[in-house]
Amino acid sequence: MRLTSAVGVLLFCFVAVVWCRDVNNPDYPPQCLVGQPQVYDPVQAEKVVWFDIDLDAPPRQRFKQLARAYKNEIQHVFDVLKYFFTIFPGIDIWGILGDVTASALEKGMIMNPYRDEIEGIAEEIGVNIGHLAFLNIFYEMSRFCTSIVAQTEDNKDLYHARNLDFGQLFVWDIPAQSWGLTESLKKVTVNLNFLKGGKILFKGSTLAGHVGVLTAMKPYAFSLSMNAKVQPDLFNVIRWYMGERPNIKFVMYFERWLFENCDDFECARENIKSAELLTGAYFILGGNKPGQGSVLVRNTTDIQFERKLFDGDNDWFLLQTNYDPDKLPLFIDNRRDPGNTCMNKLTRKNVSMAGIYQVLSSKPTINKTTVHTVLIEDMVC
Ligand SMILES: *[C@@H]1O[C@H](CO)[C@@H](O)[C@H](O)[C@H]1NC(C)=O
Ligand SMILES: *[C@@H]1O[C@H](CO)[C@@H](O)[C@H](O)[C@H]1NC(C)=O
Ligand SMILES: CC(=O)N[C@H]1CO[C@H](CO)[C@@H](O)[C@@H]1O
Repeated sequence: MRLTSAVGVLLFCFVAVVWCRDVNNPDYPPQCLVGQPQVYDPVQAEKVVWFDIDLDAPPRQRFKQLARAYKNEIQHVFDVLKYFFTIFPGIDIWGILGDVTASALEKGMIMNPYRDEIEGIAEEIGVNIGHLAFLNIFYEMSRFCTSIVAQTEDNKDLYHARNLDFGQLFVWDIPAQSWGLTESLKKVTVNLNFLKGGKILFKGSTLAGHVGVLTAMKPYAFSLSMNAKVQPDLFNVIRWYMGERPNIKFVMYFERWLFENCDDFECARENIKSAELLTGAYFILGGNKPGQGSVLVRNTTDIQFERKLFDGDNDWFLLQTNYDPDKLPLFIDNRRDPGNTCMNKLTRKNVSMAGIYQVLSSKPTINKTTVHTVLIEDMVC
């Protein structure tokens, strides 16, 4: 009974996400900032805090320092979600989701070490373990983003960048609260160094409270960002909740797994092609050899499509939003065409941190709900 209502809630939420994308944004016409005064300010990037996650430490301990530092901010994300779920008067949806997810965690449906890591965070900051685990699943399915890989003219650098957009769920809300989730997620944006044997194994960015990564790079090896599909594989998530697919991989954990287990572009690419995933996603992968850049389109079981740099119609950059490359984006959410136009205006000659930031800061690529922008420079050897 409880499970059924929770599943119903999930269904509603994701129908709502899709529906919300149809809300008109007349105040957001495309406006490419390339050629205008530079907006890139590296000092802003330094404001995002770095934490070390020691993979040699026991899982329960790994995220404790970060959790302690972000206790109030994580609590605030919970408050925003809890408020959101009061849209059904008289039903304690937030409570139900917590219970149902806690029970899934107890049954071992979230794999280790992630499960122990989540438990360590919950223990540290005294939040409901079910809600914390739900947050980890919620983030899996609701990222709207733009990712770009671009090769410089001298082939010495590959730039990999992404905007993380979030909070579209809230667009119907009264203006004062509309951006509540986006604002609360800005405050939990953190950078992580994952350490092994006392050395940096890879670096990534995530949202405090999540133990997976959203955007990451292994120095001199590869970089990866993931964008969600506009329609998450809800049915698969429900099957997971029902206990049918306990070994399925959560994409944000899978991304972290790739960095822990792969040392180059090809290894990551091969693994992305075949993993069984909880939801389909777009994997934007960059390497350290000239031309190593791909967008891999995945459904839950297979690779559907791969776009490569310098392949067919593709030239020196690939830009991916939240729609299959062979299909049209929702007309109201076309960040692809303005983004491509803006990249072409930048030109290959001018690709740089500042140049790509200019593109990602242009409307409508910078969304009303953009949480953060990540810029990565991969040295090509
Ligand atoms: C490209 O860079 C050159 C030299 O820095 C600059 O003069 C030019 O305006 C740039 N072009 C664009 C489109 O930003
Ligand atoms: C995933 O895509 C592949 C290739 O297009 C297709 O054969 C397969 O049936 C799809 N799987 C699902 C679950 O839709
Ligand atoms: C860069 C930019 O235009 N950001 C805007 C995104 O939307 C929020 C909410 O409307 C604005 O406050 C930001 O200025």
